[in-house]
Amino acid sequence: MKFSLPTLPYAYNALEPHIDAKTMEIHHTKHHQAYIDKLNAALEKHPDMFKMVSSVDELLLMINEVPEDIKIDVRNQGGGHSNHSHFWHWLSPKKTTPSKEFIVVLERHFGSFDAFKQQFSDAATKRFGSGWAWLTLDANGKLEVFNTPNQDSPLMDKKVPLLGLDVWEHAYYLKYQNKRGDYIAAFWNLVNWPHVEKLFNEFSKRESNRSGKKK
Ligand code: MN3
Repeated sequence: MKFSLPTLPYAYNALEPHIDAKTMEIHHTKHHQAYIDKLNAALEKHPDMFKMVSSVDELLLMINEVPEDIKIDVRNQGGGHSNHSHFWHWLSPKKTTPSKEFIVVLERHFGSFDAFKQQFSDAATKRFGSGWAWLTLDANGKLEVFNTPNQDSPLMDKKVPLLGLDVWEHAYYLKYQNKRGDYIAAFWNLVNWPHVEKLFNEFSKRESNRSGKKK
């Protein structure tokens, strides 16, 4: 098995005016593709790793068992492949809103929906240099907001990414240049809330099945 570029769930121009078509096309066909090519090249040194995993996310979850000579590549290129594969689905051409149930979940963790958005935007703004802002879920059902450098994935710390924002300059520079804040503000028009909630519910269901089996 080799990793390959997933197709986008919408057209390159579908996120206009918030993210322009040219940025989306370069981001997907050049940047995302490059992470995949470099990840595949690294894994060729350890073909057994290809056989062990069925997804790049699985590979990141077992980062500590990855051979030392390709660990950095799996972290950076594998992280890049995973993060971008999720990122395309966290964006929606159609404006969506979180459900009442999910707003309650966000309120419980962050005080209010606006406080969550502020915290997430701050995490995206304050990431110095390249990286990502995250909303994640841990094994105890706790939601967290933080940022990571480069392509580091929360999966490497066993946290499930529910929502992520790419704040590498390649994600916004053509349209927004140095104005990362404007890009972050535009992002809130694009968040695919039904997808975020699907990820949250899948995990919660898996956890309750698991605790059910323990009994
Ligand atoms: Mn990117």
